[in-house]
Amino acid sequence: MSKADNIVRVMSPGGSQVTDHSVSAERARSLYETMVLARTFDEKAVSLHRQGRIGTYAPMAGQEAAQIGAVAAMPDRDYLFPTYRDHAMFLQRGVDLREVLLHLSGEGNYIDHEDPADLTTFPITIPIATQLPHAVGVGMAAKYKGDDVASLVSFGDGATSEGDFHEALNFAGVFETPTVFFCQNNGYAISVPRERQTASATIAQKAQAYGFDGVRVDGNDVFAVYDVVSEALENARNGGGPTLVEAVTYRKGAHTTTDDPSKYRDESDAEDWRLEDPLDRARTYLEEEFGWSETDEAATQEWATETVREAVAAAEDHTGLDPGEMFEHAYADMPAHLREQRRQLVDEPQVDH
Ligand SMILES: Cc1ncc(C[n+]2csc(CCOP(=O)(O)OP(=O)(O)O)c2C)c(N)n1
Ligand SMILES: [Mg+2]
Repeated sequence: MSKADNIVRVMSPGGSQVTDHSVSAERARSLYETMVLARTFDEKAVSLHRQGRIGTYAPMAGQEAAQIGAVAAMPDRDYLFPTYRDHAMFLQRGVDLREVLLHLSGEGNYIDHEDPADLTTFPITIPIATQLPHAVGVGMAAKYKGDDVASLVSFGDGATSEGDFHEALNFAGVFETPTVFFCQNNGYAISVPRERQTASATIAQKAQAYGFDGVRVDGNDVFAVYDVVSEALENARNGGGPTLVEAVTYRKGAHTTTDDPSKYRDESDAEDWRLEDPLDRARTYLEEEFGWSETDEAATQEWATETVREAVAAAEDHTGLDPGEMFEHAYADMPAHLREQRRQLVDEPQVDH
């Protein structure tokens, strides 16, 4: 049996451990706290979109363990290539929440403050799978230079149907690049279920065709994801070449704030363990192993709510955008209806319309 046929777990879905695990109390708490922050942020972002305060948002609720476990395994010097759904990856990476929100409201992003020479957290990509060849290229460059780094690229199950996925894995296999391909298999690519995406039994097994290991991990088990990704990154840095990690998880919410999943999916189709909340599982583990109390829980929830509230206030205090600018650069002679709109918005905004 190859590694790709098993699923790696630390926590059993119903609670308690299935494998020996040596995570420290400090790390376990910190991973859980970031998961709570991510969930709180996610819920707030959905409501900010509903109120017209940010643009379209791709919720990640249900995928916190996969995203946070993977990034927690990365030293700062390793390169991260995230996607449009990876907000929790940014939080674990230490990117300021205010910056994440500014980006979502169309006002630049953290990259604006980065010296390109220090850039290790790349901007999100929206075109599916285009970031995979980039991650391989950066890994190849690092290998040529003899740098002790690896790159981790995140993508979804749908991305595995793109040419870029196959080209990237092929190159990585041939040139043994220090790349971890981190697939969050959340069951759907918008409305397309995993079964319609590929006839392979697993996504992890695809690695075999390119000459390297694929590993399937329970993506709702933050400790298992952390272990699997740590090992894959270490192997990559030590000259062992790439690994494909399939983190099996479930998107609890909609594809984006402009989607209605009730039109195409029935949650009873997913295996029960995939529907189990990754936060509940981590909290149960903390309670069983480290005496996590109701007071700890209440304090964490309060801290997360307050941190998100402050970040929203800080982002909305930012006055970088001039609303008048949206009327510029399109017409040499502005049509009458736009002149009227500009008058209402820019010239006489106090008038009641
Ligand atoms: C090249 C390209 N084709 C199509 C799209 C439209 N699109 C946006 S998200 C998405 C589904 C991607 O699914 P998956 O890779 O499973 O990631 P998930 O959204 O589930 O996280 C598609 C087809 C796109 N962004 N880029
Ligand atoms: Mg998907």
